[in-house]
Amino acid sequence: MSGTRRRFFQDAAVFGAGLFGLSKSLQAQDEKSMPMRPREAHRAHTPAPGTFLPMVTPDVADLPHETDGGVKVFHLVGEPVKRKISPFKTIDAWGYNGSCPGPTIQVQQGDRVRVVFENRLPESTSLHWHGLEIPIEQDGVPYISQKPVAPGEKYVYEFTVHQEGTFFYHAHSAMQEMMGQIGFFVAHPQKDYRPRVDHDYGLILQEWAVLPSNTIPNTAAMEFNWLTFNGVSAPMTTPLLARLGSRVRLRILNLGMDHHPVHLHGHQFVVTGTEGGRAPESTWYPMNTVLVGVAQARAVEFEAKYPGAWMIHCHLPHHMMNSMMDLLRDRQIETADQTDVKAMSQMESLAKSVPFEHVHHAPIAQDAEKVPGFPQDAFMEMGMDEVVEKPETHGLPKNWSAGMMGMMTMIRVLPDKEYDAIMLKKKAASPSALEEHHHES
Ligand SMILES: [Cu+2]
Repeated sequence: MSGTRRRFFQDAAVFGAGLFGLSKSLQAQDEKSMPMRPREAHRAHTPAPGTFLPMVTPDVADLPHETDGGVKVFHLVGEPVKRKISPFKTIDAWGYNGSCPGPTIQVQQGDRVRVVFENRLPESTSLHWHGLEIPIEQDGVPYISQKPVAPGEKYVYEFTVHQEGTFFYHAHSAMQEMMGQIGFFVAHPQKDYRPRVDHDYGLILQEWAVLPSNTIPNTAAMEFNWLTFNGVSAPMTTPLLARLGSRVRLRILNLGMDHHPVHLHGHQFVVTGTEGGRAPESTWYPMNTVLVGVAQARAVEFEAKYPGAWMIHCHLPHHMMNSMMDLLRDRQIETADQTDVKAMSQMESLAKSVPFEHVHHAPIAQDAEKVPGFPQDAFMEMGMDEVVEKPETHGLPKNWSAGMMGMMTMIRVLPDKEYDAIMLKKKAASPSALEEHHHES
């Protein structure tokens, strides 16, 4: 084994451990807060009072709570967060409780909720509860409904949730929003929606302008080079899993600068909810692309009828890439000049910095450089299966990661045997999950 190769494996092992740590803690969240497993949910038509099938936010943990005389009490800390959005890019974002986007809050319609908020940012902020019908003092708009929460200060929000649906919390300050200060606030209905779903997943859409060799997002920019689902760019996004024949809900939330048409491969879905709650069944019609505008949430549902790894992605072409500005520079300025040898050496130097091993691109024509416009997608794809490996990627075809960039993830619709095998792998990776769970106070 060569020195480079050995170093690769050592580094990969360290990196892998980090990844498994993350998926372990997420798994622990699933286990802890899941009163019903998907299969049981299928059969049990009346959930026990106070229980619900929780939404899973891949790559983002749930915020735990304690109860105080019937009030669900959450602790939320606004703070700077280092977020690894890709194996070769970590950014200085702002978020909550060490996470960007912030941890997911899940409650049930009718709950009394208290959120003890602490500001560890270097500037004043507040928390707005987007879409919730609550008293004006709880609305979280600086100066209008409350005094700004100064750095180091705490502020207590408390309200009763009489609605059901997909809501969110965010700083009510435009630049702070663009630094990543947003999280899910899901209010599950008192009686399950019909038809019931077996899987419920949430995705937060964000875009970032981060110059090469820089870590701080430019919140004034109007052009974005990093696009994320739940704070990670593909192929680092954790695939969603669904049992073949199950019903899936996907909640998609957007609070950025762009609108995102989110497309699902191989299946039709119906929009069953918005940021305002459940939509009546009479409004449902088949589609496979839903435009999620700024400040909107869309819940879609579908039957996972066809086995396979089906893409879910924003369909804006520039949102299907990573670090667009870096890569486009070559295409705009050096088009005629780009050669296979040069492109390979660029890809190799990036790969070494991660580090990951195999660098390849899809075949190109022998005289490709002679064709005006070349290259377009050639050299954009970099397989990095090993560095993003986790139980959820088990069994995907070799080089699957080369086709995944930007705002992309996939839903793996799996027959029982394969689904159960991955669940076992997730379980095997979870024993020490509780200690590893990131800060909650
Ligand atoms: Cu988009």
